Amino acid sequence: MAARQAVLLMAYGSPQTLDDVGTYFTHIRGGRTPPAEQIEELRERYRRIGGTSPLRAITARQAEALQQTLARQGMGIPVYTAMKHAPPFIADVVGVMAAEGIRDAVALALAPHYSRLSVAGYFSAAREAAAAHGIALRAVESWHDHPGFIAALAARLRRALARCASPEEAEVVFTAHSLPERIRTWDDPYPVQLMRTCDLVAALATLPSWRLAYQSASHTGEPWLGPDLLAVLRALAAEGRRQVVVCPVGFVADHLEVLYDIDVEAREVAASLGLRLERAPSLNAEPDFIAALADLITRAFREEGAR
Ligand code: FEC
Repeated sequence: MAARQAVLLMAYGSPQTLDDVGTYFTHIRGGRTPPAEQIEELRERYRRIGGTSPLRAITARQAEALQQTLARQGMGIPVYTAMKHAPPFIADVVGVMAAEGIRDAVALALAPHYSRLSVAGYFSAAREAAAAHGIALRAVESWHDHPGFIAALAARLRRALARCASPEEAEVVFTAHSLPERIRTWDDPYPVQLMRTCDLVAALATLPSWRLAYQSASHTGEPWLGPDLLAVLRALAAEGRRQVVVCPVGFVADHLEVLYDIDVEAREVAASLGLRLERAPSLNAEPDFIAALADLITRAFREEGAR
């Protein structure tokens, strides 16, 4: 009999309530509790987006839609969700999968660009738990150039451009989460993969010009990748631009970094500079994006052997 198969869909995770923000932030910091004022400042950002992030609910919807799409393609297997920084944690979910008889799984992190400081963490947790429980695990580690993902982003970008009064005058700024600059010293693929995504989306959307900006850098006392989104907005205003379209290619769902860092913070800065800001809508659980995920999963199952 074939080994029972499943998908493990991994997302960043978010605090369930404002009371969980301290524990969550401590987990992000690798177990070191941040100063109380930093925790309060983060809590305030969650308050500004309504008290909680929709990330958990959207991840569940993505998993459900993926399971249905795979079933329609003749692959009736369960899709489990697990989080990197909040319950249900990756190791615990892999334990549940083993207890439910899963022996063969494909794991995918809902983060399209690989970095040793981001995506690698999802897979080290998944691989360690899978090995301990005797599950053969295949990994979809980077999918920044998947044609379905690129087409889904280009479609969202076109929607945002269509909302601009004069789309031809709008400057497009692609964004992704920043990371400490030291990743460049070990040839991390993150910046190169990001640039590739931007090039492909820009070509598909036939953009005459565009920029890449990093967003959401933390205050950790070391330099982070730039230019920062807010600095790019200031530069655009100084060049006399009046309309900007922000397209967050590094994220696939609405969550704090989109709903606060772009929709609140960047929008406030843009308004103060006389710049109109439109944001490309997130991919969330929409069918075109889910079809791309299903393609990545079915291809991984077809590949020989487990990695
Ligand atoms: O909606 C939510 O509740 C969660 C939104 C969320 C996503 C996300 C994605 C990424 N992060 C990445 C890297 C880092 C690094 C640090 C870091 C810190 C935070 C903090 C919050 C947070 N991140 Fe995040 N990230 C999200 C939320 N992130 C909150 C802590 C407060 C702050 O610093 O703003 C710094 C760690 C440290 O302090 O030592 C590095 C990367 C991604 C995109 C890939 C992925 O989704 O995994 C890279 C969503």
